[in-house]
Amino acid sequence: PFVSGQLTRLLTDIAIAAKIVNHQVNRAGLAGILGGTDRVNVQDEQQQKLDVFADRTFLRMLSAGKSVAGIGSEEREEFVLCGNEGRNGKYVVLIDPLDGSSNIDVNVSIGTIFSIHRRTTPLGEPLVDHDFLQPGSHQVAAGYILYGSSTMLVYTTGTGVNGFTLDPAVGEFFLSHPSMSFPERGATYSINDALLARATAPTQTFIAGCREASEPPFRARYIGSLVSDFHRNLIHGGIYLYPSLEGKPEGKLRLLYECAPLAFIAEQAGGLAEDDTGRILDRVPTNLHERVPFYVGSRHLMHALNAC
Ligand code: P6P
Repeated sequence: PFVSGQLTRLLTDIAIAAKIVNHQVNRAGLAGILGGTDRVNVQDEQQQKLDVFADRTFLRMLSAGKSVAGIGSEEREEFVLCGNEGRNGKYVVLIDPLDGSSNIDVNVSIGTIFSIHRRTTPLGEPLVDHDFLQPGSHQVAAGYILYGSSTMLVYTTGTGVNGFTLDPAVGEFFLSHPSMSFPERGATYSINDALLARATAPTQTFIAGCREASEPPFRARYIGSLVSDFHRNLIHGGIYLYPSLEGKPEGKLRLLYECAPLAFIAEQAGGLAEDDTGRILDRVPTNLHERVPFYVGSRHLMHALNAC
């Protein structure tokens, strides 16, 4: 009864922005858009030209619509309030406009991750921080775009996960992967092996167990692009770990626009997503760029990790 069409409009705008970014990603080597800028983002990482392009494209597209009151982006230190101090628009969006950007110059797949929440302040009032700092369990929708061998949009609104593949000839996303879910079994683990010695004991024990397993033997697959590793594990079964590290207990990945949206998708697809204390979706954020340890994937593998 309260449907206004704003969420549909918002998801359509995300799909349009994805097509624009996809076009640039596919021709990055030709468009003089490879490489880094002379700027460093809030993560203290050199901004790649495509990072900046993707951030600007999604923000322009989302702020032009009437559905979004504010946006939190990996590329920007502060929240961005859309028109009139965020008084209008039912939704706020948290986004990693181009994740895995270290792979851009070497032509490895990269992705966009987005999370959509309903504002908590009443329409007509300016947005405040807690409109953005909501637990992942409050998400209205979450998804990712994978700029890979094909370009896919995968998202959930809380009733399962569906995958859409872009047909460049038509310029439209078509439903190619209905009702996506983790397979019952899976034998792939994804972790940066160079970090393992600094990881906590349970992670080290779990990975040692994977390496010794024979029925079935495990595969190690790590692309270094979260969306790609997550998507492969969703299709074939598997687990991705970016653990807490000695000297870096919070790990690397960001709660609001990487872990929480992927956790929503993972749970909707029959998997699990946790940090060192429990369910990612229960975690209440304290700031826009908060980092958390992240373990996500097939239920049986997450249970095996928790048993370590
Ligand atoms: P590392 C990319 O920078 C990213 O945020 C994720 O996409 C990826 O899984 C991870 O970091 C890679 O981090 O430390 O293994 O290079």
